[in-house]
This record gives sequence, C-alpha cells and structure tokens, in this order.
Amino acid sequence: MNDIASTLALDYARDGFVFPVDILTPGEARALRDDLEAGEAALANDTTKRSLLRGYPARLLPSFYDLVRHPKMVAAATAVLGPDVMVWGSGLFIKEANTPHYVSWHQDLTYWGLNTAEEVTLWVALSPATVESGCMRFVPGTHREQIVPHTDKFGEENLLTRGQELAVEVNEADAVDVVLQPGQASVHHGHLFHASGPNTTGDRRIGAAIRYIVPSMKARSGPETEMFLVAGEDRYGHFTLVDGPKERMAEADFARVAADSARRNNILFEGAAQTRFNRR
Ligand SMILES: O=C(O)CCC(=O)C(=O)O
Repeated sequence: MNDIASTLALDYARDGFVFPVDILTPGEARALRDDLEAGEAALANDTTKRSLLRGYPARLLPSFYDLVRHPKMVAAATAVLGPDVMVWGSGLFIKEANTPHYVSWHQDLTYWGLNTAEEVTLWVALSPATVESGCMRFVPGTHREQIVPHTDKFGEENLLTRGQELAVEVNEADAVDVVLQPGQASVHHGHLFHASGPNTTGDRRIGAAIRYIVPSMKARSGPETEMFLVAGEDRYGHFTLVDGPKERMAEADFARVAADSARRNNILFEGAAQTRFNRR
C-alpha cells in the first residue's frame, strides 16, 4: 500500500470517513457537470428517464462510467475494501439553488439489503459543497455502531427514499462539515451517522455518490442485480456483471437500467408505508 492509501485507511478506520481527496481537476469536474446537465436538458420532458439518469448516471453516460473507474477513485476504494471491488451504485444527490431539500441523519446501509458492511461511498463534488450549499455533515467514530433503529418519516423535503431518520440521539456538536471543491471527494463508511442541510446559494449543489462493495457480498435484490467490476476479480458470481455504456443515453441502456432499478426499489421500499422518490 502506498503512503496516501495507508493514511487514508488509518484515518478511515478511526473516524469512518476521510476528506478531501482530490480526484478530478476543477475543469474535469465542470466537464462532467456539463455532460450531466446536457442529459438532463435533453430529458426535460421525460421525467422517468431523467430520474433514471440521476439515479444511475454511470450506466447511461460514458463520462460517469469513466468516473467510477478513475484510478484515484479505485485507489481509494481498494485502500478501504481490498483488491476486489465492484460498483453498487452511482446516484446523484442534487439540491437545486435556493431550495429547502435536506438529508436527515441516517446510516446508508439500513435499507439496501446487503448482507455485510463491506461497502464504502466516494461522494464526488461537481459543484461547491459548502455549509451554505448544504454539504454533508459526519459524526466521527459513529461507523463503529451497528445499524441502529431508523423511523420512516417521509418528510416532503427529505431527499432520502423513505425520509428515514435515526431514532437515536445524534451528538450534532461533534459533527464535521464536509466542505469540498468541485472535483474533490469524501469517503465514508456505510454505518456512519451523516446528514445535510438545505442549499441557500444561487447555484445547484451536485454530488455523485459512488458506492463500492466487495464481490463476496450478497444482496436481497438477487444475483440479477447489475454491477460493474472495477478492480481485481469476482470469484463469487453473486451479481450480474455488466459493461459500461458505449454511447450516451442509449435506449437499450435505459431499458436495462429501468429493470435493474425496479429490482433494487423492491428492496429499498420493502415494508415501507409509501413509495416515492423525492430525490428525482
Ligand atoms: O448528498 C447529500 O447531501 C447526502 C448524501 C448521502 O447521504 C450519501 O451519499 O450517503
């Protein structure tokens, strides 16, 4: 392991997160944002496809497929998870300019239906993530908790699928603001207590949350669940490995992603009183 990787792994083991990690230059981050926004504009009248684009950009845009395989992304993911790494998801968290949307305190792995915690998120800023624009807040050391109870509140402005909130006390005084420049990433554990507030700025706040897992994991959504292998090998066959998009927003890719999304949503909303996506 090189020095950066071992520092990252040590801080991550202590705190449950590391940031900032430089991934893209500001110009590269801008180009990625422009590509996404061109896609959003082209789908302005098709909200179903636009939400698939926001939920699964690496399945639909070659530029985001390049991001999830970027050597610096893979180096950070393998520093945490070891040599064999797959991409479970690449969803975007977008807060439009001057909007009240927020993310309540939660632990990521609560409803994903994965059987272990060998998962890590690299959240890549595609616009400035500041206190004013609603950057994430992390509570150091809380990744050592197992999954604690959450309450589904379905808050109108909550970007989480069920508006789920931690049902235990959160020591907010200890929380750290995860301020990132475009192109920088934070790295966080799937049990870490985290949240984020509204965007009070005149620009969109855009983050790509790339979720990496190990191939030995199993998912309740089953072996049909589609995944990219980005490092090492898959010696388990617990998932269906797919290639990245060959072209921008191909019809065939939308169809595949829609089917995969339906499989995943069955698990995400298992037992929920409502099913709705505020995030899209
Ligand atoms: O983008 C945000 O504000 C929240 C993202 C988040 O909760 C996550 O990536 O796990």
